[in-house]
Amino acid sequence: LKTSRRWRRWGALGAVAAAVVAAGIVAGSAIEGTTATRAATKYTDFAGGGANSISVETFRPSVIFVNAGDSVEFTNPYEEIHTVTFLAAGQKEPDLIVPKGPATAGPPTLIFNPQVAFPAPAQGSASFDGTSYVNSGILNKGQSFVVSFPKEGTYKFICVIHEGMEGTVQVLRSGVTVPTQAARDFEAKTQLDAALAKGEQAAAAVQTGKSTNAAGKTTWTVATGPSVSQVDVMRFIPTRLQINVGDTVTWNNTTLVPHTVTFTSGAAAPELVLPQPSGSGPPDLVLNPQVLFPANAGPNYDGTGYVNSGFIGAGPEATAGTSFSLTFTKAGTYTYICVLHADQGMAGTIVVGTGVTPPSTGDAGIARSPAGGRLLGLAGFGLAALLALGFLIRTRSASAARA
Ligand SMILES: [Cu+2]
Repeated sequence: LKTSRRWRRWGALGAVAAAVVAAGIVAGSAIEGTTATRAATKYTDFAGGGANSISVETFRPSVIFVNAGDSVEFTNPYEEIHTVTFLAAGQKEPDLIVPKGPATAGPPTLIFNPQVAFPAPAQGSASFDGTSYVNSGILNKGQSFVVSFPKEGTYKFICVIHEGMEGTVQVLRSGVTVPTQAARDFEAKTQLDAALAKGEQAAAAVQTGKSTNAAGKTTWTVATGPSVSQVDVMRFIPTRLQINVGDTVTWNNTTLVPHTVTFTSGAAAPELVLPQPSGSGPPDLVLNPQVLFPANAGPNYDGTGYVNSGFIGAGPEATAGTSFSLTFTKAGTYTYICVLHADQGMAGTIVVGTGVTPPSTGDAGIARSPAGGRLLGLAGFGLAALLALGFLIRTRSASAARA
């Protein structure tokens, strides 16, 4: 999750979406007048998506054409959380994470902003005409939110959690042909496949390494991510690393997506959010300080206790900088997680032994991610999808030109 955001130029996928739908609209205009007024339609759109520890932070499609009176059901199909948020005229985007109560000397209690976390309107069905704030609240996997659009117009919407995740609903007058749900679904799947391939490609290009440290031991690096445009790889790379007793591991996160490096030493993983009663309203969604801030954060780890990096990353909510290091003092096999993304499979293993010889060149001594074998297949599939999309655009443009 990310808290800061700014309007960005449309990404490549958004441009593709606009091109595909615009072609459809031109074709549709040609038969305007032949379509009788019809009942309101509910279309489906996807908020995010992902697979194989890669999260895609886009609305699919991101440009949505409907007729006045229609509605859109936004569905979240993946573990990453999202919001679907339409701001009121002139409204500033709300912060995702806010301090609770007055400032105190210690670290603040941070909560998910209730204005973002819970639906608006609080009750009844949501309808947006550009005037009042409409918000899905946090959408978990499988949850959805329906908004109807009674008035013609162009309405921007955002995910407050992911910078750059935004879309537009174009509400056209009744009778103008808009894309079918099947065309939307095809576009959504094509975008997802292309984004997943992009994520795999970025993951495969990550370089990690090692160096001799001041103690004469080896410091090994593990990368989190990577993130590329709206695609976030939720992995530790390498996923499994063999080191010697006395060696140090440094985890680096230079992306805007916060991650944690958390060893529980066999105990249950901590909850990220601790709901606390708050008067008669919804509970306060308190960010667990044991996750948000460093805890027993080194320099040594002997395989016992709770060790947490805090949020590491280059974004504004990082509480612990962009890197975290631990020196392993005891032989053993230790698993760790990112508490934020463990549900997406973000976990790693450090095998601490003896006799691991750091190679003098390359990364041959670094264990490969078990996901490596799947890379080629996925990349191939993504390429096929891209080719199919190119074909679709050419076909649509040709038919639009004919029309
Ligand atoms: Cu993470």
